[in-house]
Amino acid sequence: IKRRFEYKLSFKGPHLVLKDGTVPFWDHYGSAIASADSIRITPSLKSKKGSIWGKEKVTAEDWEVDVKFTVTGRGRLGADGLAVWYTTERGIEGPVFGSKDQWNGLGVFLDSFDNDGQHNNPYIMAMLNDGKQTYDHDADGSNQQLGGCLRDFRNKNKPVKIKIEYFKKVLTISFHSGMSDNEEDYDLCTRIENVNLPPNGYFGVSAATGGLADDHDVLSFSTYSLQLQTEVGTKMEMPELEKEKIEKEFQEYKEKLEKAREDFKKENPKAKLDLDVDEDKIYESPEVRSLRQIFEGQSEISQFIKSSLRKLDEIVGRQERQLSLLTSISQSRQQAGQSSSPGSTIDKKEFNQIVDAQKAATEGIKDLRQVVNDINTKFNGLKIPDQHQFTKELANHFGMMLNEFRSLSNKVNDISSNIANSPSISVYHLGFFLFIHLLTILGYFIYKAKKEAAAKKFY
Ligand SMILES: [Ca+2]
Ligand SMILES: [Ca+2]
Repeated sequence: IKRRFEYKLSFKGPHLVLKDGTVPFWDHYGSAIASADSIRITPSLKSKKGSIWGKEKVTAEDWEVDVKFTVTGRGRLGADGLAVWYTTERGIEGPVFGSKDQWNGLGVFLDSFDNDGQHNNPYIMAMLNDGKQTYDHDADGSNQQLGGCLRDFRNKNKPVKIKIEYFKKVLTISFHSGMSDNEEDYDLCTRIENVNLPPNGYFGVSAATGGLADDHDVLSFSTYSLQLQTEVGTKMEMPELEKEKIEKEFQEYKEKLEKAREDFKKENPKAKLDLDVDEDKIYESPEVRSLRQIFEGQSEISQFIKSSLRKLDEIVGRQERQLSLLTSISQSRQQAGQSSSPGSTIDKKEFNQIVDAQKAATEGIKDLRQVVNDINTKFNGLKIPDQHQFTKELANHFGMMLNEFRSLSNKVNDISSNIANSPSISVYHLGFFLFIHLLTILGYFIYKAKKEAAAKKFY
């Protein structure tokens, strides 16, 4: 299984919060307060409700979330508990651990208080709702749960963790008691098959207190999209539309070839005997094979572009975070009435933050540069069979494109060596996108040219 960290669906310290109190890509509601290394969903005061919700929809079909949290209170008993959500709506306060009842999607409850007096709390349970059921608070939802387990998650020396995995319709919930130093020391809480969650939900965490009260703190929320390794190849292929188009053209061409072959046979009945002996070799094979090779080359290029774009997306996101950090720092400095010249006083912590941001930006550039280099290698390795098949005009066009690409490539290298002085890499992005565009056009162009050449050869 391939796990990919989804930074837009995650948060974690030590720089969890921006200067203005917001958490990048997340919104918090009610009593929730974000600090640098955790989010206090509720304080240990009576009748509080709070929550934090991701802004982005979850696009992955299969995913895993790891939530690190603490529930602490002075009493032997605490209330109410914490809930981790995957639902189609977000940010609505309500009676179910601080969030809306009759939700559509999944709720995983860390239920501290034993409402039904069965001596079975603290309890962890999963409940699915289609938007119509009302949570049976008085019975701790015991008749509504998909599955669950008895685990004491309150007042531990170290933070505890819950892992929720949704993979191929199987929901698995595991618990880390915080007793072990091994980060992966989870034990299975419950596993449920054939769970159908609605697509494109939001992640959220909510909590509530009642007559009794605990501090409910979330230290981190890490989301990973999951993919079977064998699926990665097929899923990375070119967009469906483009694929269909090329496949259709391929079919059309094949049919045309068939027809031409039949015509040729009719017009040259004498040649018939010879042709039947080796007809595949003479007609179909070379053209169809080379066409297929180009077709495969296309999908290879497309795969590469897609993975590059994903990489770029990651870097842009990281850059966004760093930029908002820098902005908030410079704003707070201006508010404090200090001169904004670089030589002015700036406290050590802020200075370190800037340095960190710069480091991250530089790392990003390095990654991106590697990607460009990889594409370059790939591009050079791309075989363009039988150069002479290109007409002079086509060859010129091709050479022009190649030059453009080279100058772009140089520009990219120049910028990346200067980047240490500037936190913005937008020029770089522009160049990169231009390059990708060029490569796509070129790939298709080669395919066309080859096709024409093949057709010419036949007639
Ligand atoms: Ca309860
Ligand atoms: Ca109970």
